[in-house]
This record gives sequence, structure tokens and C-alpha cells, in this order.
Amino acid sequence: MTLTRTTCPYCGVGCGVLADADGTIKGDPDHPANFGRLCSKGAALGETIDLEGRLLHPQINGKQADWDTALDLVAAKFKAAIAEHGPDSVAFYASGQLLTEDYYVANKLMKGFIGTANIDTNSRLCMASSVAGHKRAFGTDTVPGTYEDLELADLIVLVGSNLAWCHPVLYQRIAAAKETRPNMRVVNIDPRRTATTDLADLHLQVTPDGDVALFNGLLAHLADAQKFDEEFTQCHVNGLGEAVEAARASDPADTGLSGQDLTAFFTLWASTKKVVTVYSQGVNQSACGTDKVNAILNCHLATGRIGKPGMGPFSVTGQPNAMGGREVGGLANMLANHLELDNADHRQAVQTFWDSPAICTRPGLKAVDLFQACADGKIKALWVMSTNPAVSLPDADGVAAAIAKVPFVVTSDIMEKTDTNDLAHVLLPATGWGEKDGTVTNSERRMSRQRAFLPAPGVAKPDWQIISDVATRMGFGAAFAYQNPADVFAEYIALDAAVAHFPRDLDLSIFADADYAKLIPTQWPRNDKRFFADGKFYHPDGKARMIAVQTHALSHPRFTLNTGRNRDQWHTMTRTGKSARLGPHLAEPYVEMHPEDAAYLGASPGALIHVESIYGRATLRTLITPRVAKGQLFAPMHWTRQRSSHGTINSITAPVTDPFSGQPALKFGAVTAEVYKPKWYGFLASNTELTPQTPYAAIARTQTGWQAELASGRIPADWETEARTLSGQGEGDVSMQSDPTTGTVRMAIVENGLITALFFGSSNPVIVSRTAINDLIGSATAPLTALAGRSASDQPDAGATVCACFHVGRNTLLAAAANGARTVTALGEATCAGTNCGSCKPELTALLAEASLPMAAE
Ligand SMILES: Nc1nc2c(c(=O)[nH]1)N[C@H]1C(S)=C(S)[C@@H](COP(=O)(O)OP(=O)(O)OC[C@H]3O[C@@H](n4cnc5c(=O)[nH]c(N)nc54)[C@H](O)[C@@H]3O)O[C@H]1N2
Ligand SMILES: Nc1nc2c(c(=O)[nH]1)N[C@H]1C(S)=C(S)[C@@H](COP(=O)(O)OP(=O)(O)OC[C@H]3O[C@@H](n4cnc5c(=O)[nH]c(N)nc54)[C@H](O)[C@@H]3O)O[C@H]1N2
Ligand code: SF4
Ligand SMILES: [Mo]
Repeated sequence: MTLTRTTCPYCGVGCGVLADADGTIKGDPDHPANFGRLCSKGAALGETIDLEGRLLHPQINGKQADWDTALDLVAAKFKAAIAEHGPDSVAFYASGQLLTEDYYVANKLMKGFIGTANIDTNSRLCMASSVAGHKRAFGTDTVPGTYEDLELADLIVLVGSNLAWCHPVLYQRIAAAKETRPNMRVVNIDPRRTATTDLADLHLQVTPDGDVALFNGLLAHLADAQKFDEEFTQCHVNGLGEAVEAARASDPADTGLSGQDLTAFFTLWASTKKVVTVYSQGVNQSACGTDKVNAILNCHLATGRIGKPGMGPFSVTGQPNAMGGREVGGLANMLANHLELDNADHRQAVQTFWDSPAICTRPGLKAVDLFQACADGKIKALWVMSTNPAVSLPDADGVAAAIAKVPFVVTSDIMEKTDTNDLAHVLLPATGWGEKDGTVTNSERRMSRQRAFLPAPGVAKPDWQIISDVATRMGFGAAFAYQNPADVFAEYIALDAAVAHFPRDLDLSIFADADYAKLIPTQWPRNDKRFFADGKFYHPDGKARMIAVQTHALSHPRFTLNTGRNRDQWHTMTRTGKSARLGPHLAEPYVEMHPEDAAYLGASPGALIHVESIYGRATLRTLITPRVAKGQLFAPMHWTRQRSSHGTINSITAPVTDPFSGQPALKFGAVTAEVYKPKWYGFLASNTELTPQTPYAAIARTQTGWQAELASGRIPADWETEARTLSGQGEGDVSMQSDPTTGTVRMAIVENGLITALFFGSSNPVIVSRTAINDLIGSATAPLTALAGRSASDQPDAGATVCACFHVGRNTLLAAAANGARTVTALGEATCAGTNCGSCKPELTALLAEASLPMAAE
């Protein structure tokens, strides 16, 4: 079988994948990002390429339309808005999940032809603070690190990064390096304990946003310990004195860490030359995100620990093409190809190259402001591409209301039902991963090809083509006459050559003669060049800048909210949510809460909690755990209104942004919390898709169909009718058991001898094994056995899924551990867990270390 060589569409690690239309997915052993490894999400890609839920045809106001009608309408509406209200009255909101070719074309249409910079992207929520910090320090947005540096380092500092879940293959590479070089040290800086912490020699449970104080403290320590690289700083760095002065002014107590922890960290850092500091959203997504970035960069610049093997700051990108989006200049304050919007020569050069009628002259609206402008009625036509802002932006309900106010909204997506699509007038079907061709750039600046191995479904088209078709209908046909993505790529590389005389870090000359079809993963500027090795930076004087960063007083209300990611879900779940393999690992929107907080609120395990802010309310299952500090709640960002009644966490996050980058502070906000006391809780498993209408509901895909967690303040008049309505199963025989004294009801619906639905209701949170119940759906198990709430007696209950690849549950693992499997390897031999993608290994370690805490849906 010939497998197609392509790249994973999820995280910024950018793993090479070998894929086939029959669903075969393998890690590409020759790809330098992963050398054959894949994580659980990558390994399950085959389960997400079916056409269930796909948008296959254009739609206008909910009705199927042909391409000509839809494209004519989009072009006409954008033209009319521009004619009547000017170019700033229209906006694009794009995504780091677009391919470079798509992104380039969208940026060109907006900035060169429509003539406004009102194109921003979800990278504003993701990488903007790193971009701003890099520019302040280096003069350019340069990520100097490479993955190899992680393996060469003697100390890796992970700041605000849950690498084990979010960049699993990088985590595995570090874990492997640490195994071969046991002297390697890992420090994890995160207000909560995560799967990543298990690899760390030192966990600094910093106070939220205490990072500036921490790295300022480090800089002051390095100064005192005379660890600065005098020669390097004298020749290559400005601003050292002011930065050190500011660092000395900040109070280490603001880190919330003990003197012992601080000393341990400072001396380790000071005494280790090869230090790589990896940072991610715990740094970027903050009201002081840019300052956090510069506080980190300051320490590397002062010690000259940059531009050399095994050392340097390393901002890891989240999305598969976050880096490519930055290259093409997809943000509202960038031009193209790392050129500056506020530089008239740069603008002139781009306009000449594009031969365009216009060029934007000032920055456009950044994401949060863009949707505020929608709310204010200033945006008359909006096009959302490959992102789901009604879920992923702070104050998501406000954003949804703002989108609903825009007179004309277009979305391009691969799925039909999303919270943002629900608000659009026109839906345009895009080809998705496996169906389209193009390039992506990963965290280490390595460009790889995504290649198609599936036909386009329905009449879906690639994004670059959809955008070009609209551009053509707006009268710009000559400049958008691309026949294929290779044409776009060639133009992008040619633009780079045309502006090569401007000093920039971006240099794509290595791709000048590339054979697009055969393009192998390649780093810019050259595979062998190390940025800043020569001490040259990109400020006009060629030097880097240390920035004086100050700490700000933070108020700490009784409860604050931190948000982030789960191991097996991707953002708003439009793709990973389809996979039964990925569904069971944390199957319900939950909130991590410290045991003392649970006691304070009177929340028992499994209780539902209302978490509220001035923006809205979320209702989440408690996961009581000392992983989070007292007063700090943590909730995942993944749940949408499609999958939960009140699980969309951004309903309560605030649109507070960093002053330099405009990136929202999604990790720290004031909230209140109280226990929700419904009259009954329920769990429902079914062989059909569920759309329950109870006041609290959360659905998930399972191996045998769907499951729903339910709760309501109203006891139904008749449980049988209720269960039939909730499961949508009018047919079938019902077996029911109820116990009025405990307030429990159990029901099985059986059709043709097979169980089609099982319902468990209780006045307390339902305690049954979800895995065992789901496994019974579709089986011929006798209803009474099924209603016992566990699997048939010869099959012990596997417990909550830990290993997604082999569907190994917690109880199975605990049993294996009790039988003598005391290492991760031994658990793997006994149960297969962790032996495919390895993403669950940190959880296996935790499970071995202690009988770890109950998962949300247990
Ligand atoms: N499984 C999975 N992987 C993904 C994604 C996904 O959706 N699912 N998304 C991808 C994308 S786009 C991105 S951007 C990356 C994000 O990757 P990460 O940034 O690693 O993930 P997050 O969970 O958002 O946040 C990381 C950590 O920041 C911590 N944190 C919160 N506040 C602070 C603080 O003040 N200081 C410090 N030091 N830490 C803090 C949180 O507790 C959290 O553990 O993941 C990528 N990979
Ligand atoms: N509270 C909180 N909120 C957050 C974060 C957080 O940590 N906490 N993280 C933020 C970050 S870092 C990010 S990156 C964002 C991510 O947030 P979003 O970008 O909104 O999330 P996705 O679910 O990845 O949305 C991608 C959309 O594109 C569609 N799609 C997939 N492939 C294609 C394609 O090829 N073409 C087109 N046209 N569409 C496609 C998908 O179906 C989906 O609807 O969320 C941000 N929001
Ligand atoms: S680490 Fe996982 S999600 Fe990220 S690119 Fe690799 S396989 Fe895909
Ligand atoms: Mo992201």
C-alpha cells in the first residue's frame, strides 16, 4: 500500500503522518518533528475523516445553494458594504489552522485589494504576546529555537505549558532525552499541577501572573551572582541597566513561592549554561503576557544563552500553522512576509509586487476589538474562516450577540453545525485535512506539506480557492487567477525574493527552486542556520533589547478561573469530538477545585457547580483535586453549545487584553462559584445521537453511540416518557426499576433483543461506570443485568478510560498494578496501555504513584 506523506492538522509540533483513505494513520519515521511518533489525537485521525456532520454544499440562510449563487452574493455584499461605508466596514477573522496558501490569499485580498487591515485571526488569542515580545526584544518576530535544542539542553524550563497534553510528541522527545541523560533537569512553572509536572524535578506553583516577578527575580539573581555574559551584552544588547533596575524593584513575594523554591530555581538556572525556556499560553494569554515574554527573554539575553545549541527561549506555537500565519502577515498589525505595516517603503514594495489598487495604511482591528466593532454596528460584512469565535473568544455570549448583529456574515468551515455557523447567513464548505493540499510551518520554523489522500466531499473547495473566487467576483480576477496551491506558494516565495533587500529575519530563498509536489520538511532560513548565533538582531542598530518590565498589583478575589486544554480534545471539538476513541477521556465539562474549596462550598465529588462572572454563567462537574491551588478553579475550553447546555467556559471569561499584543487574558479572571442543586441527575447512553433538552446536559461520542450527562430542577411526571424523549427512542420495550426511598430510577430500552438505550436517574450524582454502561449498548445483555449498573459479571468494569488507543480503563490498570505491574512499561505489557502513542504515560505514572483522583465523568 502506498501511504500519502502529509502533516498532522492539530498542534504546532507538526508531526509527519503517513495516511491512507482507508483510515490508516502512521507516524512518518522520516519526519524530523516526530521521527514516527504520534500522540493520541494524531493516532485517532482516521476516525475523524468520515463525512458525518460535514458541510457539503454552500448554504444561504439555511438553504442549500450552488456555488455561483453563494459566491455572487458574498462578493456583492462585501462590495456594497465597502461602497457605502468604506473598506473599514468589512472584516475577515481567520485562523492558524488555515494553510499558508489560504492565509496568504486572504491577507492579500484584504490588505491589498479591499485596502484595510481588518483581518485578524485566532492567533491573537494564541501567539500575539510572543510576537509582540519578540519584536520588542529582537526587532522581528523570530523564534530562534529548534526541537533538537530540547534534547541538547541540560535544563528545560516549561513556563505556562502543559506540554504532555498539548505538545505530546515534544514532551515524549524530552522524556526520552531525560532518560538517556539523567542529569538533565526539568522545571515546570504552572499555578496548577498537570500531567507535565510529572516529568519535572521542580514544580514552581507560581501565583497566577506571578511570572514577571519570578523572571525579574531571576534576572536580579543573575546580576548579583555575576552570571551575565559581559562580552555578549556589551556588543549585542541594549537596555540591560534599566531592565535590571526594574527587576530589582519587583518583589519576589509576588510569585507566591517559598524562598527555598526561588533559591533552588535561581541557582539551577544560574549554574546551567544550556537552558531552554519553553513557554506557551500560561505566558501569552495574560494581561501582562508581553511583559512575561520579555522578562524571560531578558534572562536569556543577559546571559548570552541564545542562538547556541541547547539554549534559548522557545515559544511553542499552538496551532498547526500558527507560524505560517505569522510568516504571511495574517494579523491586523502586520503586512506580509514579516514586513511592517507602518513602514511606507514596505507598503510600497508589497503594493508594487501585488500590483494592487490599494494598500492598507494603518493597523486593523485586533480580535477582541473587531468583535466589539461588530457589536457597535461598525462592521457591515464579516467573513469567519476556519475558526469558531462564538466559542473561543472571551465573553463568548457577547461575541455571539455581536456576530448576530452584523448585517452579513459568511463562514467557511468543514462542519455544518458549529456555534458560529449558527449565526451566519452564508456557509461555504471547505475541504478539510486529507482532502486539500498546501503547506504549514511548525514551532521550529519547519515547513511541511499537507497532501490530499481523499476526494473533496460534496462540492467543497479549498479555502484559497473560495477566497480567490470571491476576489474574482469583486473585480480582482487578474491577481487571483491561481490554478492550484502551488501557484500561490510560488507567488509567496517570489514576494519574499522581491523584498529581500529589506532587513528581516524571514528568508524563504531555500524554497526558491523547490518542487512543490515533492517538498520535504524544510526549515527557514536554512536547515543549518541558527538565528542570533552571530549576535546579530534586527533592530536598526543590530542589537537586541532588554525591556524593563514591572509587576502590577493583582487583586485575588475568593475564586479565580484558569482555563486550558484536555489531552484528547482539540479546541471546540468539531473534529476530535467525532472520535469514539477520544470521547471517553474526560467526557464532560468540568472544573478542577481544591478540596478545601469544595468543603467551603459544600460540594461533594461529582456535584455540579455554577461558576459565574459578570459576563455569564457556566455549569460544570466538580473534579476535586489538590492539583489546583486553593481559590483557583480550572476549566477546559473545549465545550460548545452544541455539546453542552452550560459548558462553554468563555461565556464567563472577560475580554481583558494585554496592552501591547491585544491578546486576551484567558487564564485569570474573577468568578464566583456555588453548588447547583438540581432535583435529579441522570446518565443516558444510547445508540443514537442525543440532543437532550434538560436544563443541564453534556453529550459525548462513545464506542457504541452517544452518552449524555443530565440534570434538572423538575421531576418528570412520568419517567418512561422522559427517558424515551431524552433518548429519542419511542420504539422498543422498556424495563424499569425504581426506588423511591433513594430517588433512583433505572431503565433499559430494548429493541429486537438488543439494548438501544440505558438511563440512570438519581436524586444524587449518578454513580455507575460510564464505560461499562456504554459497552452494554448494542449488546444482548439481559436488561436486569444491565440495570445493575455494571457490565456482565464475567467482565469487570474497566473504569474511566486512560489509554485512548487501546481503550484501557482505570480499574483495569489498578488491577494490573495490584498484580505486580509497577512500572509504566510493565503496565503496558500487562494491558497494552501507553504502548501505541504514549500520550497517557504521564497519567500512568500518576496512577502508579498514588491511587490518582477521580476523573470528572466517573
Ligand atoms: N490536546 C490538545 N493539544 C493542543 C490544543 C488542544 O486544543 N488540545 N491546542 C493547541 C493550541 S492552539 C495551543 S495554543 C496549545 C496550548 O498549549 P498550552 O499553553 O500548553 O496549554 P493550556 O492548557 O492552554 O495552558 C498551559 C498551562 O498554563 C497554565 N497557566 C495558567 N495561568 C498561568 C500563569 O499565570 N503562569 C504560568 N506560568 N502558567 C499558567 C495553565 O494552568 C495550563 O496548565 O496547545 C496546542 N495543543
Ligand atoms: N478560555 C479559553 N479560550 C481559548 C483558549 C484558552 O486557552 N482558554 N485558547 C485560545 C487559543 S490559543 C486558540 S488557538 C483558539 C482556538 O479556537 P478556534 O479556532 O475557534 O477553535 P477550533 O475548534 O480549532 O476552530 C476551528 C474551526 O475550523 C474548522 N475547520 C477545520 N479545518 C478546516 C479547514 O480546512 N478549512 C476551514 N475553512 N475550516 C476548517 C473547524 O471545523 C472549526 O469549526 O481558542 C482560544 N480560546
Ligand atoms: S503531537 Fe500529536 S497533535 Fe501534535 S502534531 Fe504530533 S500527532 Fe499531531
Ligand atoms: Mo492556540
